[in-house]
Amino acid sequence: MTDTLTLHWSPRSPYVRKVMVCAHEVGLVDRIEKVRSVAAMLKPNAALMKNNTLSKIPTLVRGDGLVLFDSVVICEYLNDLGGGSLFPASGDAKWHALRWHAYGDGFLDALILWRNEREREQPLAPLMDAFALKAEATLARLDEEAAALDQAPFSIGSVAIACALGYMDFRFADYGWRERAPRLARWHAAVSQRPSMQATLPVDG
Ligand SMILES: N[C@@H](CCC(=O)N[C@@H](CS)C(=O)NCC(=O)O)C(=O)O
Repeated sequence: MTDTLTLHWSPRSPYVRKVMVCAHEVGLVDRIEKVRSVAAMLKPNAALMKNNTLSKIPTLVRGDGLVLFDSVVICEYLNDLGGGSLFPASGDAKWHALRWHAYGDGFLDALILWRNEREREQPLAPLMDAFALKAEATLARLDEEAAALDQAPFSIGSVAIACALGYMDFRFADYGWRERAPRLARWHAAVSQRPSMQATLPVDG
């Protein structure tokens, strides 16, 4: 059977959220069977590792045994399967979408490392400063790009940036990113109204 889709899932993971946003957008959410999987850097998950030796979520297992990761690969798979338009096929629309995707994902990678460092008993000050500098510069640059984001079709790039900003709200609530990036905040407020975004708000627990 190729038609069962099992997703190693968590309501906290912003990368899983990207996948679920795409699933909603392309009308495949009911095809996905979610398996709550805890993935922590310091505690490899044996059950998850049977499917993905990297012990990372999201990981998607198809009925015929094909295992897909990481999040962008799963997103593109779902987009193809559902006949979506989240991955523009060619031209500048494609490169803008992929670049914004890389921007959103890279921002997320940095935020997750920043949070890990913050949780340590003695965070390394230069590392904390470097993360703060990158976050500030990234928000400023994305704020300059807010009008372009707004004009572009909703794509995998929009999904990644919206999920990164959602992660800021979830784990960096006191940071005040909206004051630093008011145009981006308006864009985020608009895309957050999409049912796919509303249905996938992160939840602790
Ligand atoms: N590049 C990966 C990142 C996935 C990722 O790092 N997920 C986190 C959860 S938010 C994870 O599985 N962490 C466990 C680990 O790194 O061992 C993707 O886009 O799927």
